Amino acid sequence: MSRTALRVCPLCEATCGLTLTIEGTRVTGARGDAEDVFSKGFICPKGAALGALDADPDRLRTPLLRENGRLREASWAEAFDAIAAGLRPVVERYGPDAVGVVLGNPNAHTVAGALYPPLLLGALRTRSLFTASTVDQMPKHVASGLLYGDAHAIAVPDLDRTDHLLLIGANPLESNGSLCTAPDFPGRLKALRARGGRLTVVDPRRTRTARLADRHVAIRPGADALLLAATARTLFAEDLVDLGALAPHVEGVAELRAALADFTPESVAPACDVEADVIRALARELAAAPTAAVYARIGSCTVPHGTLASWLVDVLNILTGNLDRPGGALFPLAATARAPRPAGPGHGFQLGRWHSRVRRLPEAKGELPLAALAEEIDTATEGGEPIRALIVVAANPVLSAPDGDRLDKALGSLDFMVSVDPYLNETSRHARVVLPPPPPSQSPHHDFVFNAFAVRNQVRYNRPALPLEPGRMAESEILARLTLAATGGHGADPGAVDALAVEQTLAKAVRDPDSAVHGRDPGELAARLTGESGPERRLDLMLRLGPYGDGFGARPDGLTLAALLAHPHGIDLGPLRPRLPGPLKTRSGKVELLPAPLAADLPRLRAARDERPAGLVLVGRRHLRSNNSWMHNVPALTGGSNRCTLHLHPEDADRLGVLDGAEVRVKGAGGEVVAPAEVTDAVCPGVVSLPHGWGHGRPGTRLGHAATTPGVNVNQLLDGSLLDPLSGNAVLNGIPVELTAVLPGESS
Ligand SMILES: Nc1nc2c(c(=O)[nH]1)N[C@H]1C(S)=C(S)[C@@H](COP(=O)(O)OP(=O)(O)OC[C@H]3O[C@@H](n4cnc5c(=O)[nH]c(N)nc54)[C@H](O)[C@@H]3O)O[C@H]1N2
Ligand SMILES: Nc1nc2c(c(=O)[nH]1)N[C@H]1C(S)=C(S)[C@@H](COP(=O)(O)OP(=O)(O)OC[C@H]3O[C@@H](n4cnc5c(=O)[nH]c(N)nc54)[C@H](O)[C@@H]3O)O[C@H]1N2
Ligand code: SF4
Ligand SMILES: [Mo]
Repeated sequence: MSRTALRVCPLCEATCGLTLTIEGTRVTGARGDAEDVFSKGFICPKGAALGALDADPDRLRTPLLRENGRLREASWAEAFDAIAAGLRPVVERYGPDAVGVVLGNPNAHTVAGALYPPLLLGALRTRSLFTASTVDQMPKHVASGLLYGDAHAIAVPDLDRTDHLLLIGANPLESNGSLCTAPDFPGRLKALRARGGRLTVVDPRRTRTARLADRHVAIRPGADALLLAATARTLFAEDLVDLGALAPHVEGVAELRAALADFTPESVAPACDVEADVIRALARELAAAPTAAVYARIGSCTVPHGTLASWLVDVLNILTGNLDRPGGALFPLAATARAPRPAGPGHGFQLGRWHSRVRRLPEAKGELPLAALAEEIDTATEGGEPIRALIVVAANPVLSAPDGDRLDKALGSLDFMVSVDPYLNETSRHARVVLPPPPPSQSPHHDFVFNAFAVRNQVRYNRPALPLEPGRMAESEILARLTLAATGGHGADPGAVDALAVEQTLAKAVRDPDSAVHGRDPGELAARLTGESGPERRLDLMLRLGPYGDGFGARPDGLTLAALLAHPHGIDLGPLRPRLPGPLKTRSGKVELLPAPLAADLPRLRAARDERPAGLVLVGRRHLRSNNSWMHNVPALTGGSNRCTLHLHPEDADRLGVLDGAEVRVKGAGGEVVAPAEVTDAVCPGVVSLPHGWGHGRPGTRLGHAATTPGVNVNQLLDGSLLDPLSGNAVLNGIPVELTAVLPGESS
């Protein structure tokens, strides 16, 4: 007998609603849920393979504990005993900063990952926090922090209503979108064109997204900030600046005009490989469109001027009056966000409140650069202890961060390491204790993170499709127990962690004169929460205090967990609406168009006009049937065109004597790798491309299928020294490399 269950897909940011087929205790099929309020039936091959991913025989079923150098299966009690015994002495002897915390990408895709790491960090009080954000979107956070006073205030393009989309360094036909949650992004782009809108794509590769565009600008990698500065400068020079309704909320327009005055299209054109007239056309088209949105992702963030580029994206939206208006770029309002407050000046955003120990790199948003993790472990300095113990949750930095070999060695030298991970992979193989979370089918789902970046306000919640199998522990309980073990509360009731979180939130809310529950009794409110588990009660709390919530009776029609459970396909909360000045938390209470740290970084950008390195540069790429480093163990998702090959242009191939399919040696500052060449004119001459997340098959891992086609680790080409200075984000794109053909018979 089979049945179905609804489940939002946790595999990428598109958050598609799926209908799972369940036979016994297994997911045997997945199709798009046609009634889902947001995704309306869309699905991609990864979602369709959710059953296979869920049932991967290599998924760990019990905790692993290292004894005499070998990992053995252990009980949960043994595992948490070992964690408390391993971590507490490090904290007590060397202080909390000697315990590092690494949070990886899937935390943004799980209920547990959203709710517990903040509690762990709050209780542990370590400044040694590293996350995937600094190999990803940290430049966007910093730009938003400086512009709006809130690093989480990220405007997303109004895909469904815009007349003109300038899409930069993103390839949503493969990635399905990022910092722009939009199930069926491809369909939404096609709809834009069908309604007479215009799509421009800026990418050094002729991607599937670029092929859909009206105009493809094949920019030189790393040059987006220059291109965008010259586009903004053109708006000023041609008198095309029109802030519209934004004008009263923005300061610094004249200063910005002066600061960008010398970024003429002619002066940046050679560094961008884009003609000055094309840059002028980009500006004119943006200004002329009834509504327009500029949107940029990975290709504009993981570069030397990532924060400047991210800032300039918003600058263009502001100068053309497109920020915060329908059809432009708007701030979503998620159901679990804080209810809007009266506008007014805030505390602003600060960078560099502390620094890393070795390179003295500034923190951003409370994080240190992931590219500095290895040195923070393996390098002694005077005045400060190295990291001696590490808590890794849902991260595989040996493959996803620069110089994996160095990090690999550093992890091996730690006094203690715990990984919360379903796989024994390149990173978790170093752990003393591995705590495996259950597969998606046995976990609840709510998009705490991605609803804040969604192109439509909506809310969905799924209970686990299957009960926990015997011996499993919910990831929320794993993280609650881990928090207790790491912070001196080992053995306490994990439910106390949720109760404390509820208590703290309610205590704050009842004191807040702008809250719907101001002045009420927190104990009475806590007693009214519904839900089968701690995380469900916390979700209920956030929904009820949130912008659409019932305010515990203040708005009887408002959202609650119960209301959400009654709508299994989700609740639509409408299109994005203008919200300014509400989201602003700058000290001035305005959008600060030219923040001092960005102005101070402009000379570096100016100099970049004349620094065009000779030789080849490397960029990454994503494939629809892959996701970062952890989906290469599912046969249905590997093979075919999803392979770890080096794309290079026929002209470069000819010049270097590289044949299609032959092995080629790629050398970078951090090392070298050998990969098969794929000769294609989809990359510009001078640009080569290798995907990330490959390089499996290290000893001690348990990824049977991935090890058969391991690929190579592109991040080994990096030595971790190249960063965007303001955000600490690693430079992963536009890196100089040397290529040589591997001769037949030569060993690789
Ligand atoms: N060269 C290059 N490098 C890149 C990028 C690039 O474009 N180019 N992209 C960067 C980006 S954008 C990102 S986000 C990072 C991603 O890098 P990471 O944050 O390291 O993420 P993943 O590689 O996806 O690894 C995720 C880990 O989480 C585990 N996992 C999967 N599901 C769960 C779960 O439900 N619970 C728990 N606890 N663990 C789970 C997986 O087994 C895996 O070990 O990589 C970055 N690295
Ligand atoms: N299938 C799949 N989907 C994914 C992921 C995955 O690994 N696979 N990862 C998820 C994650 S963690 C993230 S963060 C998102 C990322 O989502 P996207 O940002 O859409 O990711 P990419 O597909 O890497 O697209 C980046 C594009 O930037 C281009 N590029 C490189 N350098 C430059 C440059 O200097 N300038 C410009 N203008 N372009 C440049 C590359 O050629 C590439 O086409 O995708 C998410 N979705
Ligand atoms: S697009 Fe993303 S969310 Fe949708 S089915 Fe594919 S992997 Fe899942
Ligand atoms: Mo990412």
